[in-house]
Amino acid sequence: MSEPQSIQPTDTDVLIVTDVQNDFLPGGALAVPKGDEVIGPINRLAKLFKHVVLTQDWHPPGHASFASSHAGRNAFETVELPYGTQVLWPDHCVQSTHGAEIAKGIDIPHASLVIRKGHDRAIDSYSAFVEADRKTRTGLASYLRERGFKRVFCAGLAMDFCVAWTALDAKAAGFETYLIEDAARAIDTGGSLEKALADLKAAKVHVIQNKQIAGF
Ligand code: VGL
Ligand code: ZN
Repeated sequence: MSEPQSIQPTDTDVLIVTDVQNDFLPGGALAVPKGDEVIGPINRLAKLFKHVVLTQDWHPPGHASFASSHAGRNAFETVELPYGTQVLWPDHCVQSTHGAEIAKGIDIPHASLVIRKGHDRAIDSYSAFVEADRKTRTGLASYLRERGFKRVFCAGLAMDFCVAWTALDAKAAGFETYLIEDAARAIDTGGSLEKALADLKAAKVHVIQNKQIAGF
């Protein structure tokens, strides 16, 4: 196999670090297997990017994505909501709780923006760009365009939900988009990881590894 091309981060690149929050780490309410393993690589990557945006899953109590909001339903089942099929989750990332805090190990003081998502009780939002109704926009695309960014690099949790959806919407918004696979970890429920990888490939999102970033 040929050596992967080295990608040099520039001033028009932005790294989006998705949902590295206590509830997605081992021991958390919606623990992503090995989710803690992204912290080291993400801190190293962030030092190579002048521009970093963080996202934070941020649900009100009783959120529509919580299994506990649907009588007789269990986590990891699906339910039909007005906007489509919704995976049900354990209660997680409830606003202003410890579980919703960005993991203490994340060391990115130069991050310029934290996008909170999933704050509408009735609508989930895996993507940092567009909520699950596929209509309500967070404003992130406009922010990135106004700042003149051209390429978006995605990392964090969970690879098959919030990272993948964010990457797909970054690409759809017109940014050249990269998902750094070994700076992400998946939940992998109901074929979600396989589907995410197929969707990313079809959308021409570049799936790359940490070592392909120059200086990593
Ligand atoms: C996420 C499920 C529910 C994620 C957020 O960050 O990938 N997954 N809420
Ligand atoms: Zn959530």
